[in-house]
Amino acid sequence: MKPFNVFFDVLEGKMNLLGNKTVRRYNDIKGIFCEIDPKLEKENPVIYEVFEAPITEKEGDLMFLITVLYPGKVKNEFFMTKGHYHVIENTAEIYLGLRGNGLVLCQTREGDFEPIEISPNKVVYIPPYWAHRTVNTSSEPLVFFGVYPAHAGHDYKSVELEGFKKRVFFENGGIHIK
Ligand code: PAN
Ligand code: ZN
Repeated sequence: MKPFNVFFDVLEGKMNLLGNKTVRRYNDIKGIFCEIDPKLEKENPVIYEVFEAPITEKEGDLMFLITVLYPGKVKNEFFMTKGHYHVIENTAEIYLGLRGNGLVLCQTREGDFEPIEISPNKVVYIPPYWAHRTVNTSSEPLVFFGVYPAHAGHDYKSVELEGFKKRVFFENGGIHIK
């Protein structure tokens, strides 16, 4: 592989050079929210998109990406990503907020839980062994850059089975983590 650069359109949340693109719609992920919303089932909106750089999953490489997590709620629970551990658990990740505000919910298998704020110019460090899920608590797209060891892999199954300790709701005009 040769050195290269890419351009991010932060407002649009797009990269001009693309490897994998993942689009998650409501019906693909509705089971992660605590309630079902029949209106969203019918409309099936895009909840988030991930644009990855064209990099293979080889040890030694770094994968980087942009996630665009749209604003919205399922009843009163904010839109969020599925969340995962890395398959190679001893791999960290860095997120850099570019647009919008939200929380990165971080959790270990031992039960530690930390909600970390993400917003423009804020870097979130996710250490090895911490599962991570992002929640958009703002009214605009939450756009962030991410970078992690390319061979890390994604374990969604554990999160499906265990869930996250806490969820994020809009209640009485405020953001509640509970
Ligand atoms: C991110 C996430 C991305 C989407 O690239 O994969 O934000 O979240 P889910 O993968 O949980 O659906 C990352 O953490 N990669 O390792
Ligand atoms: Zn990750």
